[in-house]
Amino acid sequence: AKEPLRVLVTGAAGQIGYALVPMIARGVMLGPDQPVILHMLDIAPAAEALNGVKMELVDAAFPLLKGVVATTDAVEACTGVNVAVMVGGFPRKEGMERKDVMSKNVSIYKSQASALEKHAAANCKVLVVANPANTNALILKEFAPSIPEKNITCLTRLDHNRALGQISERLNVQVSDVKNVIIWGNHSSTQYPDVNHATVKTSAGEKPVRQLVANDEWLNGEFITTVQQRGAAIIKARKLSSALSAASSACDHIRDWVLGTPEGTWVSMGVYSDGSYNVPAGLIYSFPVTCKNGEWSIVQGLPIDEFSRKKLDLTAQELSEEKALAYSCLS
Ligand code: NAX
Repeated sequence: AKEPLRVLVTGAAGQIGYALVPMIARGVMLGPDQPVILHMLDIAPAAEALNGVKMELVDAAFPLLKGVVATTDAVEACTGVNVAVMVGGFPRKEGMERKDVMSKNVSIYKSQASALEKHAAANCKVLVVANPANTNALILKEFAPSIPEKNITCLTRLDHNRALGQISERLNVQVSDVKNVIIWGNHSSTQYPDVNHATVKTSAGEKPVRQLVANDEWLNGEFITTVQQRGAAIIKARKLSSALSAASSACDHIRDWVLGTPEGTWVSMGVYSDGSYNVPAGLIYSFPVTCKNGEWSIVQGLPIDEFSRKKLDLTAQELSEEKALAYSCLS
């Protein structure tokens, strides 16, 4: 039998946390034969609710769940963790300045970075979900210098999955037959959902999405804005932000990272830019990646047309501005 892995979920008393922890305990994230110990962190005002989630985890009698730590102490939460899913953060409230929200998140991610760096297991893999996800991940990286930069990522898999979903609905095909869309850049409305390399499995082999949709106006217009604005559409409909889809995508992100992407398939992950595709180095930027042996690598050599180039640059520009804003909060 495998040794249990310890999985940290911060913000575990929140909406996404409530959807995510049962998925992890059922083996959706790390596989159906991988026992887990859940570490759940939240802040003091949420301590009672967090304990309620712990009670429900006990009540659900998950066979793979070998233990639950529910705490408001970041050190206790981070100790020995192999995977850290950072969902906790400070939400933007009506009337708040961008800088004030950034400043709150910078201070949260700075202190949690230190707790992880000092207390997590060696080679701990980190996924930041909380917004601004890319920049929170960058702050975490800066303040956890001994964690390899390859181990710090942010979630754009939800956007990736949304793009797959839109293509599947448009073409009336199974979502599992659509692959290799790309989300470039920031997890924000400047992200660029790109279908130029995406394909659909048909009875006559793999066909380009562009050929099958045969409507560039839709692909270059409404498709992109629908994916970019999907989060807002969910809030309008549910009066709450995306939770089950975010939790499910976080599981997809970690599963593919740890267990590998299928041959011929890539996924989108926010990772530390090495300058690939002329994206400035030193940003956490979403790229197409393949994963093998627990490591991601950026898919190289995809041709980028002029339309795409502008969109890659625009979202990079926004991330550079966010980075500058985050740094200004440190001084
Ligand atoms: P909730 O407000 O329901 O939950 C957040 C939880 O974090 C709360 O329980 C809160 O007490 C806790 N928290 C706050 N500060 C903390 C700290 N310092 N340490 C530990 N816990 C802390 O939000 P929810 O809907 O669950 O969303 C969580 C985050 O995910 C938000 O930042 C949200 O913007 C972000 N999202 C990111 C997505 C992505 O694709 N990257 C998509 C979904 C989601 O919008």
